[in-house]
Amino acid sequence: MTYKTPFTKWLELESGKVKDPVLVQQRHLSDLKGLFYDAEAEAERLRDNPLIYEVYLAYDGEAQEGQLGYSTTLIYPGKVGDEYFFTKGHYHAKGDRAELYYCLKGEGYLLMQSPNGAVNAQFMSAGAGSYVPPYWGHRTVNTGQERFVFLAVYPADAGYDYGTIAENGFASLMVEKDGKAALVSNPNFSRS
Ligand code: S6P
Ligand code: ZN
Repeated sequence: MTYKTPFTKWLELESGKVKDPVLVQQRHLSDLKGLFYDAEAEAERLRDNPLIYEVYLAYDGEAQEGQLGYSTTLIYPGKVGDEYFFTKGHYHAKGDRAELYYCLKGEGYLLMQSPNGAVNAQFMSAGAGSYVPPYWGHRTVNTGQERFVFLAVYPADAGYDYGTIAENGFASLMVEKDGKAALVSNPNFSRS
């Protein structure tokens, strides 16, 4: 038996970044191609290909059962057409793995959908601790004016299934309507 050495990573609350991250992922609009419902608006914005979000990985170990992964996500403010910037969204490859999101800055929504067709949207601003139960697909959306930052803590072996959402889309969308965030059904959503 080997025992993992305890460690601390510092989260920069203003920027949303992790100091000395293990890995940084940057997602531009081109990495999310086809996910925004308004294809014309997406094609238009692809010309400047904005940076939509970044993920700072803090956990420095293996994807082993029993360990916890953690990372911060910062989503920049902005829209494609009237749809707010969001993360790709995924199910966990090991579907029975849950996850906790803790909001550090800004505001937005955690959108979730279960395999039997239920949808759920949790509002998050600094201090919100939101739970993603096993089997629910999840995506976060920045509906505010500043960066939306949260810490994610998850079983290190949860893994990612991006394919289902890439193929079917997400059931609900957050769009700006009369100057406010509104949850609407995705006209392009198909359920496999
Ligand atoms: C991992 C967790 C988050 C996301 C991150 C980016 O289980 O849910 O760290 O990976 O918010 O979202 P996505 O959908 O691009 O992985
Ligand atoms: Zn996840």
